[in-house]
Amino acid sequence: MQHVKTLLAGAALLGLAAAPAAAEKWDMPMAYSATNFHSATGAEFAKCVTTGTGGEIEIVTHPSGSLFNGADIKRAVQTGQAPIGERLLSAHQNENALFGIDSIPFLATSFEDAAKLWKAAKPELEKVLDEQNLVLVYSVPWPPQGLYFKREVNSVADMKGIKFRAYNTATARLAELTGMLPVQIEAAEISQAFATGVAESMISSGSTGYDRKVWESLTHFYEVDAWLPRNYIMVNKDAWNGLNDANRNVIRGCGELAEYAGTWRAVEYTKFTLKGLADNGMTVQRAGDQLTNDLKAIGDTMTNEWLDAAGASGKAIVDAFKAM
Ligand code: PCA
Repeated sequence: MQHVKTLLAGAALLGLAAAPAAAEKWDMPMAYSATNFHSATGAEFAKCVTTGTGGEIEIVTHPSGSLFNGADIKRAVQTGQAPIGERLLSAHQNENALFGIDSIPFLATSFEDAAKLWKAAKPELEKVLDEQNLVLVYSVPWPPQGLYFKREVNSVADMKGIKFRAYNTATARLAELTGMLPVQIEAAEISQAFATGVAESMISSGSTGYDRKVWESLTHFYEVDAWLPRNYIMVNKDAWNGLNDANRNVIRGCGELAEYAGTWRAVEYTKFTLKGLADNGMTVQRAGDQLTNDLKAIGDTMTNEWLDAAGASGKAIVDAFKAM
Protein backbone atom coordinates (compact mmCIF):
# COMPACT_ATOMS: atom_id res chain seq x y z
CA MET A 1 0.00 0.00 0.00
CA GLN A 2 2.74 2.38 1.00
CA HIS A 3 4.46 1.52 -2.24
CA VAL A 4 1.43 2.40 -4.29
CA LYS A 5 1.13 5.73 -2.50
CA THR A 6 4.75 6.51 -3.15
CA LEU A 7 4.31 5.62 -6.78
CA LEU A 8 1.23 7.81 -7.09
CA ALA A 9 2.94 10.71 -5.37
CA GLY A 10 5.89 10.29 -7.65
CA ALA A 11 3.69 10.23 -10.71
CA ALA A 12 1.86 13.34 -9.57
CA LEU A 13 5.14 15.17 -9.03
CA LEU A 14 6.40 14.04 -12.39
CA GLY A 15 3.17 15.13 -13.98
CA LEU A 16 3.51 18.59 -12.50
CA ALA A 17 7.11 18.91 -13.53
CA ALA A 18 6.68 17.45 -16.99
CA ALA A 19 3.55 19.24 -18.14
CA PRO A 20 3.12 22.75 -16.72
CA ALA A 21 -0.11 24.17 -18.11
CA ALA A 22 0.68 26.21 -21.19
CA ALA A 23 0.06 29.95 -20.78
CA GLU A 24 -2.68 31.21 -23.09
CA LYS A 25 -3.18 34.82 -24.18
CA TRP A 26 -6.83 35.73 -24.54
CA ASP A 27 -7.52 38.89 -26.53
CA MET A 28 -10.74 40.52 -25.34
CA PRO A 29 -12.42 42.91 -27.82
CA MET A 30 -14.59 45.64 -26.25
CA ALA A 31 -16.63 48.29 -28.07
CA TYR A 32 -16.42 51.33 -25.80
CA SER A 33 -13.67 53.87 -25.12
CA ALA A 34 -10.84 52.96 -22.72
CA THR A 35 -11.98 55.65 -20.29
CA ASN A 36 -15.54 54.30 -20.09
CA PHE A 37 -16.40 52.58 -16.81
CA HIS A 38 -17.26 49.29 -18.57
CA SER A 39 -13.81 49.23 -20.11
CA ALA A 40 -12.19 50.08 -16.76
CA THR A 41 -14.14 47.22 -15.16
CA GLY A 42 -13.11 44.87 -17.98
CA ALA A 43 -9.45 45.81 -17.51
CA GLU A 44 -9.66 44.93 -13.81
CA PHE A 45 -11.46 41.68 -14.61
CA ALA A 46 -8.63 40.84 -17.02
CA LYS A 47 -6.02 41.54 -14.37
CA CYS A 48 -7.94 39.46 -11.83
CA VAL A 49 -8.03 36.46 -14.18
CA THR A 50 -4.38 36.80 -15.15
CA THR A 51 -3.33 36.96 -11.50
CA GLY A 52 -5.78 34.33 -10.31
CA THR A 53 -4.72 31.75 -12.88
CA GLY A 54 -1.06 32.42 -12.16
CA GLY A 55 -0.67 33.66 -15.71
CA GLU A 56 -2.08 30.48 -17.29
CA ILE A 57 -4.79 32.65 -18.84
CA GLU A 58 -3.63 36.15 -19.62
CA ILE A 59 -6.53 38.35 -20.72
CA VAL A 60 -5.63 41.45 -22.75
CA THR A 61 -8.46 43.96 -23.33
CA HIS A 62 -8.85 45.93 -26.57
CA PRO A 63 -11.33 48.81 -25.98
CA SER A 64 -12.83 51.29 -28.49
CA GLY A 65 -13.66 48.61 -31.04
CA SER A 66 -9.95 48.48 -31.88
CA LEU A 67 -9.74 44.69 -32.37
CA PHE A 68 -13.29 44.08 -33.64
CA ASN A 69 -15.91 46.72 -34.33
CA GLY A 70 -18.74 46.53 -31.76
CA ALA A 71 -21.13 45.03 -34.30
CA ASP A 72 -18.68 42.18 -35.02
CA ILE A 73 -17.66 41.19 -31.49
CA LYS A 74 -20.31 38.56 -30.81
CA ARG A 75 -19.68 36.76 -34.10
CA ALA A 76 -15.94 36.87 -33.45
CA VAL A 77 -16.39 35.15 -30.08
CA GLN A 78 -18.98 32.66 -31.37
CA THR A 79 -16.64 31.54 -34.12
CA GLY A 80 -13.53 31.47 -31.92
CA GLN A 81 -11.74 34.35 -33.65
CA ALA A 82 -11.60 35.82 -30.14
CA PRO A 83 -11.98 33.61 -27.02
CA ILE A 84 -13.73 36.32 -24.99
CA GLY A 85 -15.39 39.68 -25.61
CA GLU A 86 -17.83 42.33 -24.38
CA ARG A 87 -20.94 43.54 -26.16
CA LEU A 88 -24.18 45.41 -25.61
CA LEU A 89 -26.74 42.67 -24.99
CA SER A 90 -29.66 44.42 -26.71
CA ALA A 91 -27.61 44.79 -29.89
CA HIS A 92 -28.70 41.21 -30.67
CA GLN A 93 -32.43 41.81 -30.42
CA ASN A 94 -32.73 41.20 -34.16
CA GLU A 95 -31.54 37.59 -33.52
CA ASN A 96 -33.86 36.92 -30.59
CA ALA A 97 -36.31 39.31 -28.93
CA LEU A 98 -35.14 38.09 -25.50
CA PHE A 99 -31.87 39.96 -25.97
CA GLY A 100 -33.93 43.16 -25.86
CA ILE A 101 -35.34 42.45 -22.40
CA ASP A 102 -33.30 45.33 -20.94
CA SER A 103 -34.53 47.90 -23.48
CA ILE A 104 -38.28 47.75 -22.94
CA PRO A 105 -39.29 51.37 -22.27
CA PHE A 106 -40.18 52.16 -18.66
CA LEU A 107 -40.15 48.53 -17.46
CA ALA A 108 -37.04 48.75 -15.26
CA THR A 109 -35.95 52.36 -14.80
CA SER A 110 -33.70 52.25 -11.71
CA PHE A 111 -30.51 50.34 -10.88
CA GLU A 112 -32.47 48.31 -8.36
CA ASP A 113 -35.11 47.25 -10.87
CA ALA A 114 -32.48 46.63 -13.56
CA ALA A 115 -30.77 44.18 -11.18
CA LYS A 116 -34.09 42.41 -10.54
CA LEU A 117 -34.89 42.20 -14.22
CA TRP A 118 -31.44 40.76 -14.86
CA LYS A 119 -31.98 38.14 -12.17
CA ALA A 120 -35.28 37.16 -13.74
CA ALA A 121 -33.85 37.02 -17.26
CA LYS A 122 -30.42 35.51 -16.70
CA PRO A 123 -31.22 31.76 -16.73
CA GLU A 124 -33.09 32.02 -20.04
CA LEU A 125 -30.42 34.24 -21.60
CA GLU A 126 -27.70 31.82 -20.51
CA LYS A 127 -29.59 29.11 -22.37
CA VAL A 128 -29.95 31.19 -25.54
CA LEU A 129 -26.25 32.08 -25.46
CA ASP A 130 -25.27 28.46 -24.79
CA GLU A 131 -27.12 27.44 -27.96
CA GLN A 132 -24.96 30.00 -29.77
CA ASN A 133 -21.71 28.49 -28.48
CA LEU A 134 -21.30 31.16 -25.80
CA VAL A 135 -20.84 31.17 -22.02
CA LEU A 136 -22.12 34.21 -20.11
CA VAL A 137 -19.58 35.45 -17.55
CA TYR A 138 -20.85 38.77 -16.18
CA SER A 139 -22.99 41.75 -17.03
CA VAL A 140 -23.02 45.41 -15.97
CA PRO A 141 -25.78 47.97 -16.65
CA TRP A 142 -25.39 51.37 -18.27
CA PRO A 143 -26.87 54.34 -16.39
CA PRO A 144 -30.51 55.28 -17.18
CA GLN A 145 -31.16 56.39 -20.75
CA GLY A 146 -32.13 59.98 -21.55
CA LEU A 147 -32.56 62.05 -24.70
CA TYR A 148 -29.95 64.32 -26.26
CA PHE A 149 -30.83 67.13 -28.69
CA LYS A 150 -29.42 70.30 -30.22
CA ARG A 151 -32.41 72.31 -29.15
CA GLU A 152 -35.22 72.51 -26.61
CA VAL A 153 -37.75 69.70 -26.99
CA ASN A 154 -40.98 69.61 -25.03
CA SER A 155 -43.04 66.99 -26.82
CA VAL A 156 -42.75 64.16 -29.31
CA ALA A 157 -44.15 66.53 -31.95
CA ASP A 158 -40.98 68.63 -31.48
CA MET A 159 -38.86 65.60 -32.48
CA LYS A 160 -40.28 65.18 -35.96
CA GLY A 161 -37.68 64.92 -38.75
CA ILE A 162 -34.63 65.00 -36.45
CA LYS A 163 -31.74 62.69 -37.42
CA PHE A 164 -31.47 60.25 -34.55
CA ARG A 165 -28.51 58.04 -33.70
CA ALA A 166 -29.71 54.54 -32.78
CA TYR A 167 -27.68 51.77 -31.11
CA ASN A 168 -30.10 48.82 -31.16
CA THR A 169 -33.54 47.69 -32.35
CA ALA A 170 -35.42 49.51 -29.60
CA THR A 171 -33.73 52.85 -30.25
CA ALA A 172 -34.40 52.57 -33.99
CA ARG A 173 -38.05 51.77 -33.29
CA LEU A 174 -38.29 54.70 -30.88
CA ALA A 175 -37.06 56.96 -33.65
CA GLU A 176 -39.67 55.63 -36.07
CA LEU A 177 -42.51 56.02 -33.60
CA THR A 178 -41.47 59.59 -32.77
CA GLY A 179 -41.16 60.63 -36.41
CA MET A 180 -37.37 60.89 -36.29
CA LEU A 181 -34.90 59.44 -38.79
CA PRO A 182 -32.82 56.62 -37.28
CA VAL A 183 -29.21 55.92 -38.22
CA GLN A 184 -27.27 53.11 -36.46
CA ILE A 185 -23.93 54.35 -35.13
CA GLU A 186 -21.54 52.76 -32.62
CA ALA A 187 -20.69 54.84 -29.54
CA ALA A 188 -17.06 54.97 -30.69
CA GLU A 189 -18.18 56.92 -33.78
CA ILE A 190 -20.72 59.36 -32.38
CA SER A 191 -18.53 62.41 -31.76
CA GLN A 192 -17.80 62.51 -35.47
CA ALA A 193 -21.43 61.77 -36.43
CA PHE A 194 -22.64 64.72 -34.38
CA ALA A 195 -19.85 67.00 -35.56
CA THR A 196 -20.65 66.31 -39.21
CA GLY A 197 -24.44 66.42 -38.80
CA VAL A 198 -24.98 62.76 -39.76
CA ALA A 199 -26.89 62.58 -36.46
CA GLU A 200 -28.28 65.36 -34.28
CA SER A 201 -29.83 63.53 -31.35
CA MET A 202 -29.78 60.19 -29.51
CA ILE A 203 -30.98 58.31 -26.49
CA SER A 204 -28.13 57.20 -24.23
CA SER A 205 -26.68 57.58 -20.77
CA GLY A 206 -25.02 60.66 -19.33
CA SER A 207 -21.98 58.42 -19.28
CA THR A 208 -21.74 58.01 -23.05
CA GLY A 209 -22.49 61.68 -23.68
CA TYR A 210 -19.74 62.61 -21.25
CA ASP A 211 -17.22 60.10 -22.63
CA ARG A 212 -17.83 61.33 -26.18
CA LYS A 213 -17.88 65.04 -25.20
CA VAL A 214 -21.18 65.58 -26.99
CA TRP A 215 -21.42 69.16 -25.67
CA GLU A 216 -19.20 70.02 -28.61
CA SER A 217 -22.29 69.51 -30.85
CA LEU A 218 -25.40 69.07 -28.67
CA THR A 219 -27.09 71.33 -26.15
CA HIS A 220 -29.84 69.53 -24.23
CA PHE A 221 -30.06 66.35 -22.16
CA TYR A 222 -33.49 65.28 -20.90
CA GLU A 223 -33.56 62.74 -18.08
CA VAL A 224 -36.15 60.21 -19.13
CA ASP A 225 -34.91 57.00 -17.41
CA ALA A 226 -36.34 54.98 -20.27
CA TRP A 227 -34.32 51.81 -19.47
CA LEU A 228 -30.87 50.64 -18.36
CA PRO A 229 -29.32 48.51 -21.11
CA ARG A 230 -26.52 46.09 -20.21
CA ASN A 231 -23.15 45.06 -21.49
CA TYR A 232 -22.12 41.44 -20.98
CA ILE A 233 -18.94 39.42 -21.20
CA MET A 234 -19.09 36.21 -23.18
CA VAL A 235 -16.59 33.38 -23.63
CA ASN A 236 -16.43 31.02 -26.61
CA LYS A 237 -17.80 27.70 -25.36
CA ASP A 238 -15.00 25.60 -26.88
CA ALA A 239 -12.40 27.82 -25.21
CA TRP A 240 -14.37 27.51 -21.96
CA ASN A 241 -14.55 23.72 -22.22
CA GLY A 242 -10.81 23.60 -22.78
CA LEU A 243 -10.12 25.15 -19.37
CA ASN A 244 -9.49 23.19 -16.20
CA ASP A 245 -11.90 23.58 -13.28
CA ALA A 246 -9.54 25.79 -11.29
CA ASN A 247 -9.22 28.34 -14.08
CA ARG A 248 -12.94 28.28 -14.79
CA ASN A 249 -13.56 29.01 -11.12
CA VAL A 250 -11.15 31.94 -11.25
CA ILE A 251 -13.00 33.41 -14.26
CA ARG A 252 -16.35 32.94 -12.52
CA GLY A 253 -15.04 34.54 -9.31
CA CYS A 254 -13.45 37.48 -11.12
CA GLY A 255 -16.69 37.88 -13.12
CA GLU A 256 -18.75 38.17 -9.94
CA LEU A 257 -16.38 40.78 -8.55
CA ALA A 258 -16.47 42.68 -11.85
CA GLU A 259 -20.27 42.65 -11.99
CA TYR A 260 -20.45 44.05 -8.48
CA ALA A 261 -17.71 46.64 -8.98
CA GLY A 262 -18.96 47.67 -12.43
CA THR A 263 -22.52 48.14 -11.20
CA TRP A 264 -21.30 50.27 -8.33
CA ARG A 265 -19.27 52.34 -10.79
CA ALA A 266 -22.33 52.82 -13.01
CA VAL A 267 -24.28 54.21 -10.05
CA GLU A 268 -21.48 56.60 -9.10
CA TYR A 269 -20.87 57.62 -12.69
CA THR A 270 -24.52 58.60 -13.25
CA LYS A 271 -24.41 61.77 -11.10
CA PHE A 272 -20.83 62.54 -12.00
CA THR A 273 -21.47 62.53 -15.73
CA LEU A 274 -24.76 64.47 -15.60
CA LYS A 275 -22.92 67.16 -13.67
CA GLY A 276 -20.11 66.91 -16.22
CA LEU A 277 -22.54 67.58 -19.08
CA ALA A 278 -23.94 70.62 -17.24
CA ASP A 279 -20.45 71.90 -16.32
CA ASN A 280 -19.62 71.82 -20.02
CA GLY A 281 -22.56 74.03 -20.88
CA MET A 282 -25.42 71.62 -21.61
CA THR A 283 -28.93 72.11 -20.25
CA VAL A 284 -29.57 69.01 -18.13
CA GLN A 285 -33.09 68.54 -16.82
CA ARG A 286 -35.91 66.07 -16.35
CA ALA A 287 -38.23 65.75 -19.34
CA GLY A 288 -41.34 67.91 -18.98
CA ASP A 289 -44.86 66.45 -18.48
CA GLN A 290 -45.91 66.60 -22.11
CA LEU A 291 -42.75 64.90 -23.37
CA THR A 292 -42.93 62.30 -20.58
CA ASN A 293 -46.55 61.43 -21.35
CA ASP A 294 -45.91 61.27 -25.09
CA LEU A 295 -42.98 58.91 -24.50
CA LYS A 296 -45.01 56.72 -22.14
CA ALA A 297 -47.58 56.15 -24.89
CA ILE A 298 -44.85 55.15 -27.32
CA GLY A 299 -43.35 52.96 -24.60
CA ASP A 300 -46.67 51.09 -24.30
CA THR A 301 -46.63 50.37 -28.02
CA MET A 302 -43.05 49.13 -27.86
CA THR A 303 -43.77 46.97 -24.82
CA ASN A 304 -46.66 45.26 -26.61
CA GLU A 305 -44.54 44.74 -29.70
CA TRP A 306 -41.77 43.20 -27.62
CA LEU A 307 -44.17 40.88 -25.76
CA ASP A 308 -45.59 39.70 -29.09
CA ALA A 309 -42.10 39.01 -30.45
CA ALA A 310 -40.70 37.36 -27.30
CA GLY A 311 -43.61 34.98 -26.76
CA ALA A 312 -44.15 32.84 -23.66
CA SER A 313 -40.59 32.92 -22.33
CA GLY A 314 -40.49 36.70 -22.63
CA LYS A 315 -43.76 37.08 -20.77
CA ALA A 316 -42.58 34.65 -18.07
CA ILE A 317 -39.48 36.79 -17.43
CA VAL A 318 -41.50 40.01 -17.23
CA ASP A 319 -44.03 38.35 -14.89
CA ALA A 320 -41.24 36.98 -12.67
CA PHE A 321 -39.65 40.44 -12.55
CA LYS A 322 -42.93 42.10 -11.60
CA ALA A 323 -43.47 39.58 -8.83
CA MET A 324 -40.07 40.33 -7.24
N1 PCA B 1 -24.23 53.92 -24.00
C1 PCA B 1 -24.15 53.01 -25.10
C2 PCA B 1 -25.28 52.06 -24.91
C3 PCA B 1 -26.09 52.60 -23.82
C4 PCA B 1 -25.33 53.74 -23.28
O1 PCA B 1 -25.63 54.38 -22.29
C5 PCA B 1 -24.30 53.71 -26.41
O2 PCA B 1 -24.80 54.84 -26.44
O3 PCA B 1 -23.95 53.11 -27.43
